[in-house]
Amino acid sequence: MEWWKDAIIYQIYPRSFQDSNGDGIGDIPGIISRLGYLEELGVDAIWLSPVYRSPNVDNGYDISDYRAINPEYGTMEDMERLIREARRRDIRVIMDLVINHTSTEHPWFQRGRERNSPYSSYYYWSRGDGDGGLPNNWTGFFGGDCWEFDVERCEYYLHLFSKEQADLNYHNPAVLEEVKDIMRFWLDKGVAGFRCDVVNVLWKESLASGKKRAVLTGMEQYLSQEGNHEILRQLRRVLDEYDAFAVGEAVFVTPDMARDLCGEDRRELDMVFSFEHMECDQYLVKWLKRKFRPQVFFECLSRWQQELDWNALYLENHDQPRSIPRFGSKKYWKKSGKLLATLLLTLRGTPFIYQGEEIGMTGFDFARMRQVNDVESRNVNRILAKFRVPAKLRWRVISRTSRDNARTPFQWTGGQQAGFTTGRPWLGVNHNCTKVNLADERRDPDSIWSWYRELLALRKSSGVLRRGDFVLLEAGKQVFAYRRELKGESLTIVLNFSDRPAQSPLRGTLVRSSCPRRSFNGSLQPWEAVILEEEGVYDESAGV
Ligand code: TEU
Ligand code: CA
Repeated sequence: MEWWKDAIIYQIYPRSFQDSNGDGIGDIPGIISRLGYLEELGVDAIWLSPVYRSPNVDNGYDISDYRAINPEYGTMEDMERLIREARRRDIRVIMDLVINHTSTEHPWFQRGRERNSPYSSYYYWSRGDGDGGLPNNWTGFFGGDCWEFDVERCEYYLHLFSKEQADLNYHNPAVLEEVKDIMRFWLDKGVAGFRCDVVNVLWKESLASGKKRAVLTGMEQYLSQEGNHEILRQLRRVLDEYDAFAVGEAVFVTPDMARDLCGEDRRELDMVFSFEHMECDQYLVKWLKRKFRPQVFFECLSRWQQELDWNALYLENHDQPRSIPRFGSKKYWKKSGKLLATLLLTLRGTPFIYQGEEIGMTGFDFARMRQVNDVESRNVNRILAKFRVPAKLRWRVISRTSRDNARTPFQWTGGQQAGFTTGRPWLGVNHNCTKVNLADERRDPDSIWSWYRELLALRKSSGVLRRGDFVLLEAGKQVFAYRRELKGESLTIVLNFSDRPAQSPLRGTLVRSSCPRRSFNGSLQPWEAVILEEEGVYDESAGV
């Protein structure tokens, strides 16, 4: 049953959502205490970033026991209670399935350091290139090379991410069986499915060196290989035993590659998180920022809407800088936040809201590198320092792109630590919580939060928004306009992505505007979003 085609899914980064015991770290009882909020907001499912036992090198994406809960977040009983309490509110729970790698503290890795153990080929081990060099020239997602020498085994092991995250070797069939058992363990507990971490790099066809690239040299050996599709087809069989859901984080995919991962006929994933629309404000790599190009963004989003029948929709997650400073406007913070909400909630697909996005959180206000926690940011800072990049420039690069921008604690109130904790938060709370916080926005009918709630209710009541086809009307320099159509009914959405007013030739009966207005004559205020009923007819006299 495709419940996920009518659902709004909310991503929780447990470490930063709600602390319940004053240790400054978000936890599962904290999430349970906020289920009423999520029900009121109107979400149908929550995706939890990893809560399994982990040394937290990558805040849980380095798992040392898939069947145990990180004590910082609570107990297995807490987790079972969360699943139960969420279900009671018709909210499904989706777990994060990180199966490209495990923590090097996982028992499989520890035992695998012994060559004769049954785990010795659970990972990729290599003696090197024969004359003391690394096995190949691959570079990793967090910068630097992909091999770490293990003194006990006297061999290198592969890690596409941090050296504490060793890549699993799916050429050993035992590994896939282990993963299937882990899935069944959680599906038996009543989770509704999984968000699958970097799900299209699992199968390394060969360990041969690759063509030199700015990022991820060697990628051609493991990106979306046929062996990867075979793994996903096997995982789909387990999901089908439970009628469960799977969304995959798919790096560097085109629409064609995405269709091979989540097309209905493929029997692999239900949808993917793609990255192309997230690359409209960068040169080559995400650390080299450029001025955001709205038209490129509109054209990319339109292409994905037209080329895939269905897909995940997102503008934020725990890895991405916050969307308002990035795709909107700090000057028009509220208006552009409401406009981005309208984009997310009126496109075709399954919208994912990332915690804090619904109140317009804007990233961290750190002043220096020592406040940053993220392993990727620290690795990149170290590499830049090695190349003698001055600290000031390093900080400029890191502070704009660091994943910690998405990981500062949720701003529940404008009070102490934004109501997130009574203790000292594990990561700094943004001081703008005095203005950007749920409590105040809930009281303001014109707030970003009130607009999300209104749009979520509109989407729930509108088959056109939930299931309608997408028809592009305009992908201009500042205006993005499209129609959603279903069985003769249609809604037209017109978005002005600019500090400047705009004039649109489109007309229709006003359903909603993110700015106060009673009717629509084609003129759009800066950062205004309008939703129109009936045909968005062109008024030639308007001319543009
Ligand atoms: O991210 C993998 C990924 O491709 C990137 O988005 C990554 O976050 C990094 O920014 C590359 O530039 C997934 C998880 O979302 C991320 O949090 C983990 O750190 C990573 O995998 C490893 O598990
Ligand atoms: Ca806590």
